[in-house]
Amino acid sequence: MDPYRTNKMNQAVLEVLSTLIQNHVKDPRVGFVTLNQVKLNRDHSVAEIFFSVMGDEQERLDSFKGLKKAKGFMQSKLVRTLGMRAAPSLKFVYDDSVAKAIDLGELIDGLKEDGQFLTEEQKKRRMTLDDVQPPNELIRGLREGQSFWLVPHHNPDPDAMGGVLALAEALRAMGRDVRVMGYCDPPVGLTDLPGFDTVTRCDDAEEIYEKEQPDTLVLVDCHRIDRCGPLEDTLDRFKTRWCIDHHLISGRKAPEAGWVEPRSCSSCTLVHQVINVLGEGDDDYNDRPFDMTVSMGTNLYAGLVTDTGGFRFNNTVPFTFEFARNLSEMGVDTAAVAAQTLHRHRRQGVAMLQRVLATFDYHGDGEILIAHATNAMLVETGADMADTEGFVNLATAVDGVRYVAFLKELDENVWRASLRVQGEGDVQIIAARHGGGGHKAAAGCTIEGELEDVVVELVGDLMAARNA
Ligand SMILES: [Mn+2]
Repeated sequence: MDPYRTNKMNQAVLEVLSTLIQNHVKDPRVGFVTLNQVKLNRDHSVAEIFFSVMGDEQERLDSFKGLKKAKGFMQSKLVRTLGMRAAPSLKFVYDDSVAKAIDLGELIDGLKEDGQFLTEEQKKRRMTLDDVQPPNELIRGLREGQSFWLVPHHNPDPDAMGGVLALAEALRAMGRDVRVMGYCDPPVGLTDLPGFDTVTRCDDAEEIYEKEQPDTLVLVDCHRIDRCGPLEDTLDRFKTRWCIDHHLISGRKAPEAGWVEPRSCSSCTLVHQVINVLGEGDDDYNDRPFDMTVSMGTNLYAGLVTDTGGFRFNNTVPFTFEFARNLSEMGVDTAAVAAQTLHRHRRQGVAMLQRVLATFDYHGDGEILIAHATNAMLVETGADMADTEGFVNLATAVDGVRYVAFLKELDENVWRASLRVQGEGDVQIIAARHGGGGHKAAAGCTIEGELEDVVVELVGDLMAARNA
């Protein structure tokens, strides 16, 4: 990037933040703070803010904590005021060149206490549900919308579907027009979610859009409309689009505006936080306060319990249980939701499972397991692909297996690969190389070719990952 532009940008960010801190950051902990310098990195994704504070150590530390707390607010203001494409992540650095009389030892102790020297993983384990807060711009966008389409990703899982259903109920409680746009052939376990009977199937999406002219789209559990399969073209017509998602951003296309928080174990955790803020009401929009209902909680728990594999996956951290506890406390029947979403198969699905188990194929001393499901098997058993949901988890449960690839035939010579790794490792990189995405431990991509060739290719990828 042109260095002249970066200099100007540094100065602009400094000015905006200085004004915000002086006039708009209400946190009483923030004292007499002076911003000395701003340094944006090359792609403007990180801004180091050098600041000093008039006062003693305690006031410095308090100010530092207050500034950290106000980060989200300042980021969204920066985006709006300076028209930045994405908010830079703000790193506050105490600048002792101005206040020389600083006791570094104490400051470092304070930072330690504040978690500054922890790894990302350690920080995540210290997070509370309160630390997960939606960006103001998303909340504003949701309040401004009048007629919504809420859309889960294609082949929705309970996290996507539970999230849209809970959010739909909340927005309706705020008096908004809401349509949940779904897909044909819902997988087992979604049909029992409260409000599922109100979901529209996508066949007539184009005509419905034409007739209703909805103003706002919200994607849940994905951050781009190209994850919405047959709906993509219709959704492309929305001018105002938001997303609420916890997947890592991958690929070249930018995510929709909104909230992508990969530290969260489920999108439903994020939707819960959004609903809580919406529920506070806002006089500017004539939005009265409302409470989270048990049916909202039930939908959210469905997402939480499935995306954590019943609290077994490594995305499960303390605030996962805090969220679960809240839902249990408010009266969600957690056992019933778990039974519906985690442990249910149709008979055709079990017949399909027999066929898939017969394809289990081990490589790399039994650490790599590849399995597949074909359309011919579906015809033989009367099952559909949705019945194979969760089979991949069975493969990861086999003793000694670390890497799993489960291939589903989408079309002739087109395969959907679900990739998993147990413990250390990163399958998201492999999926991204094939144009897919996901998380470190669980990712997916679509690969074209004869089954044998696709298997050879993936075994090669997974062997390389295992030996890395
Ligand atoms: Mn999810």
